[in-house]
Amino acid sequence: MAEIKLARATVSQIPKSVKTPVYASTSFQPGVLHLGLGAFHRAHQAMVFDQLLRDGDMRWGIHGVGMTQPGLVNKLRAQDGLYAVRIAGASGLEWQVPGALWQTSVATTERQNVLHAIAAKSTRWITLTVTEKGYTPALAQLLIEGLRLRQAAGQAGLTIASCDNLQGNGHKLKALIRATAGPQDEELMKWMDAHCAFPCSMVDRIVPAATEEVAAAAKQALGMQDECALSTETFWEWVIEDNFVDPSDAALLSKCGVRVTSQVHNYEEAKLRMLNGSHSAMALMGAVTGRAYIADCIGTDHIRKFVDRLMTREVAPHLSRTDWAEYRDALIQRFGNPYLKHSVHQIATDSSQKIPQRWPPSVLGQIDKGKSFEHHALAAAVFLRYTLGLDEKGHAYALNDPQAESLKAIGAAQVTTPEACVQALLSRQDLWGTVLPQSKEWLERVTYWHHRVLNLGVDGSLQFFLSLDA
Ligand code: CS2
Repeated sequence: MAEIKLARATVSQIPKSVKTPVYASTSFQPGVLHLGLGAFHRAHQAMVFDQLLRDGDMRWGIHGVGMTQPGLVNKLRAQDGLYAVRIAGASGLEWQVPGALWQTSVATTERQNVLHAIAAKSTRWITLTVTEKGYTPALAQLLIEGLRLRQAAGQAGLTIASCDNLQGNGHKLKALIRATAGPQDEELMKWMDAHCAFPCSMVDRIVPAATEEVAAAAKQALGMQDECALSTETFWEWVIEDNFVDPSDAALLSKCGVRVTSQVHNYEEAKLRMLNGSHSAMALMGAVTGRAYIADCIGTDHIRKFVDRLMTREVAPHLSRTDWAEYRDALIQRFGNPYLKHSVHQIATDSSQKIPQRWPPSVLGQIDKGKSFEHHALAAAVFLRYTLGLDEKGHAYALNDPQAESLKAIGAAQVTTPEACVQALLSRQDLWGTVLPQSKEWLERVTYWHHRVLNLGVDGSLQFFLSLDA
């Protein structure tokens, strides 16, 4: 017998224990254009929009855009935009098939579809998760062209929400568009200022890349094949600035559990430095020691203690969020979720683009207060060790990073001329900003820890470090 495949026509055969879409999407046009159709959006915002659709508001269907790769888009098309999400937390496991993804495009090969969607009357929002390295003039050009069509068609403005892990992401996106626009776009920029809103937002949910294990589990749970299944945690958070073209969206989103506030900055800063900062440190440690997943790292006593102390001693003192102790404890729990096979190499990907938001603000904060920044110095030393592309068990791995070549060039000689390599890494303003490269203390402490890492290994260095004030 042929395998049943997940699609709108087969969804009624899924066991009742799985939450499935109860609304028909066919007679409506999407109201949201999402750029960056990866795992994260599908297990986070698409589920918020699914809830709004379940509540009967049909303006939240999504046109999802893969920026370059057609692979996932093709698979999703074959399943009518449906996919299952396994949601796992302390209270157990459940499966859900969200139904908000109504249309898909690939930006590189179907640019006209994307432009027309930006200009379409039904479109009210654009959301973006294009990753840190996606904020290029090419992205801005796409938006400018689409907005030009929209303005010419006499449509209303749009709420354009950047949801990437960047501080002040809404401001950054708007500034990028302004910087890319030419003199001929002056009128368009005035229209954009008057009619479009760029709220900053912080999004949070751990969503590892899809794996075979999740696909097999989805088949069991759904009784049919799903090539796009994902796994995530129960926890999710979306904090967004109260700055919408349609002010009534604030109440709708709040009803679904989104936090609408004027204080996004506090949440962004805590999340980037606590969650993402710890993630990067653990990912690099895991990659160098040969631990595959974040859960393996946090399950190792000395790594867990290190991460706890990094947050408590070096990150928390500079946060505006006052409930950081609960936040820290919840993060340590979340990192240990056994269902999240969150690959350290996935998180180590694009480290050159991630570290600038995640580590330097805390180091600078500590320097300003005359306090120690040893945890971050050790993490930076592990980052240098990571650029060797060889773990401590002798297995080679690839550096997946737009700066891979320059990082490998810096790291290659670290065993023979370690001090020069530390100096070369720490002088990079693209990684550390303009102030940190001038700090002699920072250079001295990273050099010290790099020496330890080469001699004792990462585990040995961590154990030694913790033994200093046990
Ligand atoms: C991770 C994030 O890959 C990474 O760099 O730190 O994707 C992280 O899982 C999310 O930001 C959690 O909300």
